[in-house]
Amino acid sequence: MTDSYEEATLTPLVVLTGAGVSAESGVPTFRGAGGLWRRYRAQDLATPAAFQRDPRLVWEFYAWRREVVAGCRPNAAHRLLAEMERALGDLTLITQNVDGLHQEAGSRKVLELHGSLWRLRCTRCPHRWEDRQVPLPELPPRCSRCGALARPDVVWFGEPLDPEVVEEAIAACQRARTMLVIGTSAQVSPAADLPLIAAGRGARVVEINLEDTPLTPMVDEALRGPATEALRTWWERVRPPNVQRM
Ligand code: BJW
Ligand code: ZN
Repeated sequence: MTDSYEEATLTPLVVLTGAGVSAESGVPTFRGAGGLWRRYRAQDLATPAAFQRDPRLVWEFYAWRREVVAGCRPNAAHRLLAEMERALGDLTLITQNVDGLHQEAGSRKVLELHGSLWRLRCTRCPHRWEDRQVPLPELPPRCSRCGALARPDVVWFGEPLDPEVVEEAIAACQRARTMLVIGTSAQVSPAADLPLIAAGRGARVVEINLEDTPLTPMVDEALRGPATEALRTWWERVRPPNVQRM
């Protein structure tokens, strides 16, 4: 199949990923069959009000998620995205995922819109730290500086995203020539608005997903299939000739 991409139009490349990119690693998604929000109510577990009401319950949920993810490895899609970054140079990876699997696969420039399961922060002082212990020795954990209750350093519903991270993500979308949107239901803002920003500046937007999403009507290409396979097929098609087959 011939393709309309030239190397000059492939980059700057921006990739936005969601839970679907980690599904083949065994990390549960949020919506759809088997999704976390099918089994648990988001408002009981992923809001500041839920944490205020019952920090132990919320921490049990996150301690369980840390255990699940600790048993998962990056899959072929995570690895290929890391290889693409090395091959192309100008690739910005924006993820809604908190699992850290992109970094484990070797991606270097990763903007984590919704934080990380592997970071904690204090509810009283500005201290924020990495903690990879599974299981956590104390639940709920406490701040090592001031002893106050700690919380997962993730973004819950109704909370603002880190403005610096959002600013960088928007800037990357504004200069993108191509944007790949992989494995997100595109239902959560502001993440779901990013492809619209890229499209508004003339970028070619390509969606990889098992199914249609609210974004599908505005994308240039909708590739249906598991991320590992669809991404490999797309890359084989658009890979610039001077980039080695990987
Ligand atoms: C595959 C596949 C395979 C499967 N291959 N594909 C009304 C009331 C209250 C709030 C709002 C409201 N209306 C709008 C809002 C704003 C709200 C929002 O968007 N809500 C909507 C749900 C309606 N957003 C926020 O609140 C955000 N903050 C904000 O707006 O702040 C404003 C503010 C400014 C100033 C002051 C104060 C506030 C914050 C959003 C935070 C989202 N947090 C979560 C939890 C993170 C921590 C954790 O992990 O526990 O983030 S929710 C959850 O959804 C998680 C995800 O990152 C996010 C997106 O989900 P994602 O990645 O799209 O996953 P799924 O499961 O939905 O989809 C998976 C997809 O993969 C599917 O399409 C599958 O088909 C596909 N797939 N296998 C390829 N193998
Ligand atoms: Zn503290």
